[in-house]
Amino acid sequence: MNEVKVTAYIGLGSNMGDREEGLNHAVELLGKTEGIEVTAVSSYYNTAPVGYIEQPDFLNAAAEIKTALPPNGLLQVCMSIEKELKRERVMRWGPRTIDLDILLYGDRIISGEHLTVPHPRMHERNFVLKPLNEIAPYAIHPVNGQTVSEMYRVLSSAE
Ligand code: GSY
Repeated sequence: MNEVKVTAYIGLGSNMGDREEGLNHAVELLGKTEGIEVTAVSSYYNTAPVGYIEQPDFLNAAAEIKTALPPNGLLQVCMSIEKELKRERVMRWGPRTIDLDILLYGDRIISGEHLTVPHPRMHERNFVLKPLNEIAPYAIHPVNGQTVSEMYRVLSSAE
C-alpha cells in the first residue's frame, strides 16, 4: 500500500562550531531517517542574529521533505538530530550548534503543548523566509493564506 506523504519544510540554523558542517550533517541525518525523503535544500545564508544580538552570525537554510511521519514524530526526529549533533545552547535565545524548526507541515495548523505549526514567527523572520523562498515560493501559509514569496516581499519592503 502506498503511504500518504506530506510535504513539510524545516528551517535550519547554526552559529557555533563549523556551521556549514553542522547544516550538512543535519540534512544528511534527516535524509537517512526512515519515513523522510529530502527533496530540496536551499543555499546556506549568512545572517545577522535576530533577538539576542550579542552572538555570532548564523548560517541558515531551509529543507523540503516528503514525510510519512506525523507532526510529533517529525518533531522527535528534529530533536534527536539536534541531540546527536550535540546541540549546545547555553541560553534560550543564545548561540547553538544546530537548530531544526518545523516551519510548515502540509496545510496543517497545529497548536500543541510542544509544537506549533506553522512556526509562529516564520512570517517575520528574513532568515527563515529568504531560504524558504528559494525552494518553495508558492508554498502557502495555512493561517494567513499568503504564499512564501508574498510574505518575503512584504517583509523585505518593510525593512
Ligand atoms: O530559531 C532560530 C534561532 N535563531 C536565529 C537564527 O537561526 N538566525 C538568525 N539570524 N537569528 C536567530 N536568532 C535566533 S534565536
